Order: sequence, then structure tokens, then C-alpha cells
Amino acid sequence: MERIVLLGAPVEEGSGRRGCLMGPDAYRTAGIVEELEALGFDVEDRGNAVRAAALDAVSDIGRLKNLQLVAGWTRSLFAAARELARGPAFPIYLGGDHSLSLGTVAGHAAVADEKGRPLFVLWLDAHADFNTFETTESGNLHGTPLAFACGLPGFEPYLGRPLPAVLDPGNVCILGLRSVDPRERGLVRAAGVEAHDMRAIDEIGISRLLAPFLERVAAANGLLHVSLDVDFLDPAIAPAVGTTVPGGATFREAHLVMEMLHDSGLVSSLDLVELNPFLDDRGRTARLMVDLTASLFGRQVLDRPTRSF
Ligand code: HAR
Ligand code: MN
Ligand code: MN
Repeated sequence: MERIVLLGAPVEEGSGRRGCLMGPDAYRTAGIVEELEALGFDVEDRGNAVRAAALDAVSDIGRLKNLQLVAGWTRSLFAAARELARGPAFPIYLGGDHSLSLGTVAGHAAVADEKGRPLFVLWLDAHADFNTFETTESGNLHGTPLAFACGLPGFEPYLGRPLPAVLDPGNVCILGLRSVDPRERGLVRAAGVEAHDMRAIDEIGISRLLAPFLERVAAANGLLHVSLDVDFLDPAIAPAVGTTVPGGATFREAHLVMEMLHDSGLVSSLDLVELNPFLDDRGRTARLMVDLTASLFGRQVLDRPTRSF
């Protein structure tokens, strides 16, 4: 039986408001363990076993918010992810705001590098999260994880040492964009990240955007980390997020992405981030995120042959 490990990381200091610390428990209340077990997985819930490492004073930089705490979380999450990435179970990181991915992506990139395999990242988000300490307008560090993972300069305080392995920006695909800061847009373009906004999804269709990326991962024998931000989804179906942006992915677009990911057999780790249960409507966002996770792990209406993308 295949194993899944759930690791809760109640970090909320990377976002501009409180509430994401309740995220991991909301996924449990919404039945994440039971749903995955029903699909035949052996699920080990490690609880909210990760905490921010205590650090000597990290000097304040400009208007960054909670840098010391976010750096502490990053170091703990990096260590936890590096251990889990070595296997054998499939890790799901239950956030927590998106600053969680500062640690998880760095940890998975380091282990992919040890294994001599390329890491690919699918970033499902209304935002690019490609700001640096220089370009962030809000000072909220959940707006920086993808830039950090791709090796943009100036992020030394996060790990207190150089990033062990840099994620190749050419191995990243962002889907769902509809809010990118002006300077951040330039960074995304300069890095050469594959980025698709909602207009592209409207005009081309989400499956035709995702399939070629999955083909690239397969051709490179890559490992695929998926980072699912609640605000990828349209706020009408997923209100429990601090940074709602209208015009997001529909219920079926989101499920189709998860179903294609399942069929690809390529995904090796998953972040569920930005759920703020304080803002939810009778648990519907938490339940939708759990249902999307179930689709990623093979729930379907009718049986299908695998690898249908
Ligand atoms: N780009 C904006 C900033 O840097 C908004 C970032 C919001 N990020 C998240 N996760 N909510 O995607 O502040
Ligand atoms: Mn995000
Ligand atoms: Mn977002």
C-alpha cells in the first residue's frame, strides 16, 4: 500500500493577516485522512509537528514583515522536507500561508539534486509569488517563495546560508495568474518561467496548457512538486483566503488539473497553502481543497486508463 505523510505547518506570519495557523486542523476536520484512506492509501498524520526554529536576531530589512519568524519556519520546514523527500512516503504539507513553500521547495530541490533528477514545480496561484526583498510592495513574505527557490539574489537570511540547490526557472509552470506586481512581472519574464494567466486559461483551456508541461516533466524523468494556493480558485467557490482575486479557476478547471496530475503519475510532493479557516463559509473551502487532493490521488467518477493527458 502506498504511504502518504501529512505534515501540518501552522505558519501565518508570512501573510498579512491572521488565521492560516488554523489551516492544518481545518483539513483534518474536512476529512483529509479519511478521504485518502478511502482511496487505499496508508496515511500517517504527523500532526503540526513543525515549528519555527528559534534564531539569533535576524536584522530587519526595509519593510519586510516578520522576517525572523519566517526565516525560522523556513529552516525547520527545509529540514523536514529534506527528510521527507528522501521517501518512501508521499509528503503533503498542510499550511499555513505560502511562505511554507520557502522551506518545502528548497528541501525537495536539494534532494532531487542528490538523486540526480531535475525538480519541476507547478505553482497553482492567482499570484506569481516572485517578489524579492527589493521588489515586495507589501512586505508580506508569502509573496516571495518562488523567487527564492529559483535562486534570485538577496534571500540569504531565509536559510542563513546559500540555497543548496537552485530550482531551474525553466522547470516551473505557474497557472492561474491574475495579480502580479509591476516589478514582479519583469522578474518572472526575465527568469523565463512558464506563466499562464487566466486569459490564457480562458482562450486555450487549462488542459492544453498543462499537458505540454507534464510531457516535459516526463521526458526529463523529473520529480514534480505541486504548490496549490487556495486563491488559485475563484473566490465564489473558495472564499477562505486572505488574498481573494476575482476570476479564478472554476470547480471543474481545478479538478481537471488534479485529475491530469493523477493520471500523469509524476507528482511526488504537494503543498496545500493559504487556507484561512477564519474566513470560510461553513467549511466549504476546506472541503473543496480536500476534494481536490482526493482527485490528485485518484478519485474519479468512472474508471479510466492511466496516463490520459
Ligand atoms: N504580490 C503581492 C505581494 O507580494 C501579493 C502576494 C500574495 N501572495 C499570496 N500567495 N497570497 O500567493 O504582496
Ligand atoms: Mn501563493
Ligand atoms: Mn496567491
